[in-house]
Amino acid sequence: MAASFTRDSGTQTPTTYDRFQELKAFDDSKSGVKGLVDAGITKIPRIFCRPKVEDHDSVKPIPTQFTIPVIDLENIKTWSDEVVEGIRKAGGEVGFFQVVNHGVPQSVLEEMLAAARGFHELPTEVKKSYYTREKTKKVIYGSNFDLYESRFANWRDTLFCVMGPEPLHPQQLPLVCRDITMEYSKQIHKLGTTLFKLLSKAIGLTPDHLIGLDCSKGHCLLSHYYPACPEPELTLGTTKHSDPDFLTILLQDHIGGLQVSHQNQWFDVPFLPGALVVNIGSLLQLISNDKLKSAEHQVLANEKGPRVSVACFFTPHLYPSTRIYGPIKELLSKENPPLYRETTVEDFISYYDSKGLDEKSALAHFKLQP
Ligand SMILES: O=C(O)CCC(=O)C(=O)O
Repeated sequence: MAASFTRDSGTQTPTTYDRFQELKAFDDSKSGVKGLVDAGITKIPRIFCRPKVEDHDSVKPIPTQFTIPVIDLENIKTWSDEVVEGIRKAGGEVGFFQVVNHGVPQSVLEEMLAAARGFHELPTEVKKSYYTREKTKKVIYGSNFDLYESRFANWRDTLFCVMGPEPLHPQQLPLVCRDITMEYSKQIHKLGTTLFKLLSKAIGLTPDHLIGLDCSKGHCLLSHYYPACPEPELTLGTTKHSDPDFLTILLQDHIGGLQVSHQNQWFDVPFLPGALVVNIGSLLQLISNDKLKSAEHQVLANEKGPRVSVACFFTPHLYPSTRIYGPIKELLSKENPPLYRETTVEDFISYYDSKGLDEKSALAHFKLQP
């Protein structure tokens, strides 16, 4: 039996119920959150009810001038000081920015979003063949990778595809999104390589330094589907977290709901037609010794929907590597001692996965004592 939270998350009268059985029933249905909505529910099951909102969440953002930086990559070939400085500030002070004129054609962005939606709107019987919690699979359809670890389930389903470093055989992808996923993956990997070069330069390293550390070696695509939610105030689309990778490039549709934490307040990451959202992952914060910051972010549930987004995580996930990652030596000095202990990507990800999204930042676990 587990303590739970009542539907009125404001009053928080604990009740007990067999949470595990309810999680398992949801998991065994293999039909995700979309399956609940298709079944016509008008109240969200209690496994999705979030605990009392934390202070940080309940603080209403005060009006401020802050907006998420937008970086124009039009003149990328000239490596203008303006672009490099823009990336340094955005990556080092906010951890989140949008890029425009990034070189990925608009038609590719639109087709990718449509195909992601197309997959999630396939009949459940078709999607079920991809449903698994077997983490070593390269193509996984599921709902809440941390279903059994988290304090409450999120209003979100995901198709997860490991695209590199070993090329995914297209036949492994569902037909409805096969060709465009291969094309999008290629284009987004190219953009990621450029961003790693700019980020290297922005923190005072040679342009190829981060690539030399295999930061762009592997990437995964996560196609998220957030169905319209009948009681959005009681749950979240994605719990607050920072990403367990080097870098994330996100394609989002127009529905909205993504928020980033900056100076202890939540700010909307607005939909900007044609733009891609970029955020620094925790592993890049670790190796840059805090010169780059991975900001916490979350996605609100919404009564409008579905919302669709496609995140590309740059991480050599699943790739058998023994490479040790720690703060980059060139960035260290007497005044800038290492802030983190060394780790492998595998150890970092296993720690991250073991705690679920809604606990302390994974970075805290790797922080050296002052
Ligand atoms: O759907 C979004 O906008 C964000 C998704 C996200 O935070 C993630 O994949 O880690």
